Amino acid sequence: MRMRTRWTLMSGILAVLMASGAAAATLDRSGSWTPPKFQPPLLPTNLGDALINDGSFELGPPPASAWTEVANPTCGRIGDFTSVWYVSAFDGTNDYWAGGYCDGGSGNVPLTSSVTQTITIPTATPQLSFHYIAFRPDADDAAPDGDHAYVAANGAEVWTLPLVRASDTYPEWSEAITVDLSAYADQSIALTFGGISEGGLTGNIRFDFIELTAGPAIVETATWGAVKALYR
Ligand SMILES: [Ca+2]
Ligand SMILES: [Ca+2]
Repeated sequence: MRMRTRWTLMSGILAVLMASGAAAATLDRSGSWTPPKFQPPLLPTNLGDALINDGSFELGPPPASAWTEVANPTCGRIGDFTSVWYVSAFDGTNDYWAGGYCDGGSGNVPLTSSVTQTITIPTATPQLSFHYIAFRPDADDAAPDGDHAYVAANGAEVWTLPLVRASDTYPEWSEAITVDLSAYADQSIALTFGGISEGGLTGNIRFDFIELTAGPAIVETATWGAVKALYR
């Protein structure tokens, strides 16, 4: 009986949280997209050693986050978006979602946002590595209008991805993407992940598991068992 009471209370809290979250953020402008199925959580990666500070966004939204976040309209996008996307974080519980739409009280508006933190690029591990999942349920713009995701060093874009349907990886997270930051070795830089939305329609992208490594990701062609053996 006690168990049932507790579960009912938790269900109620969960329903309130999901209802408030669903009203604030959607993947499509009409807010009508529903997933064909729930994606099971990925195997925990927990390779860990090379993660940058809060590189898996597990500290949650600011002010706890190591990242500063700016968004227009104001709409926080560091958190757990499993209930909206039906796809879990790449690692842990939280990630950062750029693009998409935010209802600031007058209907869904395409979101432009970014997260930034200052990090030092070690000479020995200057390769930035991360994973993303991209999804655009809305139609592409008749003429491309510049919707894109990016990674920037000191404000200069070092990686970009058009937020168009051809870029979709949904329902899968990407392999590790590697960006060479050796030009910034031994320097402190402002590292930014973001998404820019133009016009009335846009796409979505989530970033997670940001590392600095010695070279191109060694896990891409390895089996899970081999990876575990490597890091044991
Ligand atoms: Ca994470
Ligand atoms: Ca657009």
